[in-house]
Amino acid sequence: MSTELTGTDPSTSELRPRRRPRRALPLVLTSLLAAAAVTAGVVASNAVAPDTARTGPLVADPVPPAAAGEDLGDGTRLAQYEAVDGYKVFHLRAAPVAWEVAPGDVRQAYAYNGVVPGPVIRVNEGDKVRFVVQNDLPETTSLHWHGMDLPNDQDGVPGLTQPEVEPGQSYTYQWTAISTGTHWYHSHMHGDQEGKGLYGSLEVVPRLGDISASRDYRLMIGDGPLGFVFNGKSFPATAPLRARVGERVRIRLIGTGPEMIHPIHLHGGYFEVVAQDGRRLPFPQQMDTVTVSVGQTYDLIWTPTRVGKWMIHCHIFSHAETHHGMAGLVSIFNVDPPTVGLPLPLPLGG
Ligand SMILES: [Cu+2]
Repeated sequence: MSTELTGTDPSTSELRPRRRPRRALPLVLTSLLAAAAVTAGVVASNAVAPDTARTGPLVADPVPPAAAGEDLGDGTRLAQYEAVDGYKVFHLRAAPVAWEVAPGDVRQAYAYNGVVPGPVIRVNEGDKVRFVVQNDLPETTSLHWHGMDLPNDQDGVPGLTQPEVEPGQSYTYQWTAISTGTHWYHSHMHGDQEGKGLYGSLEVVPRLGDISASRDYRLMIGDGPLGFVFNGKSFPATAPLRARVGERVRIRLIGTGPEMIHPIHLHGGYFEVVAQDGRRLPFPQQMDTVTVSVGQTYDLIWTPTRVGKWMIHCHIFSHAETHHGMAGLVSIFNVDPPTVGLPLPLPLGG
């Protein structure tokens, strides 16, 4: 895959034509993807061409796990990268996809690498990173790195800091990861591209140590053409979250909008808000509901004290319920007993 970048001047970003068709993947990679798809019993057909995606009935495309990255247990996947000349190089392909937000509810989405949200980008503070963005949408695009301290010409604003990336073209961004904490990336084009699914979590691990946690989940909140979705899914399709009594569970809330605010409420006690927009709070605040606006991120730490099924949901009922029951912005924590004795006398029942 590194041959994609041969000849790229690492000191600049450049708009350049797509060099070769998508099918010219190295044989080994192609074989691996095919093998993974067969193993999972699915067909590796997430690469929907823009023209075919707009014709015929929408049918959700199974995503080959190996292509989408490691499952992080919350409905998101960890982006894969390759090390090239001291850079962590990520490939993000924007393309239409038929996306099932809930059983039987298949919608026309735009996705990076076939998944909504796009793969989770997680790097270390100080890493030099490069992103090769391939535009296989039927329209222009760009990619903005929300919350990042980076050179102006890498900011991803079309018409201001770069030209629009035309269909069929790729564009390379690169910068050094300075801004630590929970951030996100998203399309900065045509307004509705973000709502259709072109966003992902962007997490920079501090050099001097991260927020300590037993579990690390993220919930990206969407309210656009895909409906009310946590990580691209509407309840009951949202990924069930697991935890144990006594664990420190990190929950990264990210408001992707593109239109609304959402008071996110957790059943089963309170959480601590330990960071906002990637910045550690000097005085973490204990709450049971935090309102997440478009563009904001919050890091919560929750220590479950009782086993059971505990909801986390938007408290605006039209975002989380219908007359037929719960829907939209709802996820369930399945809290199991602790595996070892706890150092604190936590209430376990009654
Ligand atoms: Cu809401």
